[in-house]
Amino acid sequence: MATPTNAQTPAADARNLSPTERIKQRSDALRGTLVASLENEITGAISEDDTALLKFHGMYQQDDRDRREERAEKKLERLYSFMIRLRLPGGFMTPEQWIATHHIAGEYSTGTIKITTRQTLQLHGLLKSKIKPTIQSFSKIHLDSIAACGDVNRNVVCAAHPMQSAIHEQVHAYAARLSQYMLPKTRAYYEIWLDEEKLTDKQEENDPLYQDRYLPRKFKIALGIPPNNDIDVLANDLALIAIIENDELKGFNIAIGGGLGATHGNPDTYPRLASVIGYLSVADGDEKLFKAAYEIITIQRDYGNRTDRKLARLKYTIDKYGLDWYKQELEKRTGFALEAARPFEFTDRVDYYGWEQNHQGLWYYTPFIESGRILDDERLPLKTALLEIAQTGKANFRFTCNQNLILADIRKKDKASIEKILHKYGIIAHTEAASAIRKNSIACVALPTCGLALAEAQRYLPSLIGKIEPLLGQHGLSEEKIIIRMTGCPNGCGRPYTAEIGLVGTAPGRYNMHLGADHEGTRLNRLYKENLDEATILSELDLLFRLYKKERATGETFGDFALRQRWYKW
Ligand code: SRM
Ligand code: SF4
Repeated sequence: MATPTNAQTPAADARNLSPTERIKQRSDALRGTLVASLENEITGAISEDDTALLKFHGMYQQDDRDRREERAEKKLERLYSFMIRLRLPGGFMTPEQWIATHHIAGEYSTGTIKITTRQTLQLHGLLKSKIKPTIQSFSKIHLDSIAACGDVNRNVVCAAHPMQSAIHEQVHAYAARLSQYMLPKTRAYYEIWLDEEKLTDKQEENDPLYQDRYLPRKFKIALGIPPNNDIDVLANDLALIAIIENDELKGFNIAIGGGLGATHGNPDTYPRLASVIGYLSVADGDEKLFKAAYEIITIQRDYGNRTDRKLARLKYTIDKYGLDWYKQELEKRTGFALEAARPFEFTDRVDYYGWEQNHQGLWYYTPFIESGRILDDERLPLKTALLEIAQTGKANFRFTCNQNLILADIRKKDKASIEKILHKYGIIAHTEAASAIRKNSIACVALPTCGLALAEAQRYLPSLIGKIEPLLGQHGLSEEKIIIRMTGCPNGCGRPYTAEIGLVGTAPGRYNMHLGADHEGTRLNRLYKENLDEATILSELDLLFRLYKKERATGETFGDFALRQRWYKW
């Protein structure tokens, strides 16, 4: 384990900074040449440097990968478009905001609204000329995409279901405040997209947290409320785990260094769950909590790897210098020590499908939304149904990290009218008909928009599950809530490494199979077999399900059984 010395401080690293570091530093507080890029009508793209800066404004330049070949044959440039991701701390929207989002999606994007694994929304397929009108429309309903991507603190996620605890709202408020607290100070977003006046005094955007170099890499914060770990809290750089005693929020355990991204063939990269380093009470105020969160980020800012972006997440900084060193440095910067971590237990990681009631008697309906895709298709007019529900003004919209939606805060007297709409469009029948494994599945976006995808995910997992369901049926396992997740590459956007069955794309039609994570999201799975095609995935699962049915202990989950059987490669 390395101990940081002067030779390893950021100044020394400056000699071999990664290209992105230079782009950030030269960017004039994230403005770059974005205005000129937008005005350039010769291309549907923006300049290369600007693509890196655009992320800090919550957008990615992409192209339709299904059409690359055809366009190349016609000697046309790629069909460039943009994805926008909203900043939605805790995943909350009013019905009015949903109605507006519905129309913005229809007018400017592909029309499909995607719920992400970090409980926010993405729209895909925006042409360059539509970015500004989109952002301006969102701004009118008090939504923005600032820092939804980029080397800053991202969307802060929070346990989704208010029936989970009487103090849900209290914990939820922390997500909004932390998100606000960690926002970059630059006014670039307002100038470029919202046509606000240019700052005359640049001192106003002095940013003590991010300075002019921002973080070495993305940073993610999550607030979990035991016993349900629906947000996979330990997959985050900073995990705050609520400690509740006698229905009162006492404080938070603090865990650091979670992150799931890896690169095939690069053993220096790996998924890691966050390590608990202590506890902070909020009984006498939350200044210490905010200070600790802030300084955890400044340490990463100062010591994170700025040479190799593949090794730049907090998890690598921690593993390089050691957890004890990180704790000591934190203590030095905050001026106080963390208390010993308090006991907590996660027992599940689910969305509560169907109707649930909270402690105040309000009702919640969670429909099953496969891979978080909200659209109307021949089987289910989901988008129309949600619009009609929003138009009643009787339900709020809360998004979950399992890519679902909770129609929330419905008063008793309004429940029947919402239920009528759900029935009318077949949403209840669709939710009830979905199998246990399907309801516990996640697939990342992957093709055709994700530039990093090596294989399909959200377009393929639904049909693969259709072939896994009969296997489970044959072995009498249909009711088992096995968590299955698929990603198109090893970056881990669908958190496949915390799934009981994780399928990670390696090439078109090929996946690595990982087995053995637990139900609670406190144990990573391990690689079982590599580069499997569909036929082999199915034959392997057939064999594994047979053994599981025959030899499992009472109540043993598939993940626990896989681990006990040592179904993994060392
Ligand atoms: Fe992700 C990059 C989609 C959650 C780890 N992720 C991407 C990009 C932007 C591809 C790119 O860089 O060009 C994907 C855009 C696809 C598209 O067309 O929309 C993308 N990530 C997603 C989403 C939409 C997946 C989904 O289907 O829901 C999720 C959006 C979350 C959000 O609202 O902010 C999403 N990404 C995650 C998660 C899960 C989580 O945070 O709980 C992870 C693993 C946890 C982690 O961060 O370690 C994740 N995404 C990555 C990585 C690997 C980072 C690393 O440390 O190596 C990349 C690649 C990168 O950053 O270079 C990536
Ligand atoms: Fe794209 Fe890979 Fe993330 Fe899937 S896991 S969205 S393929 S980067």
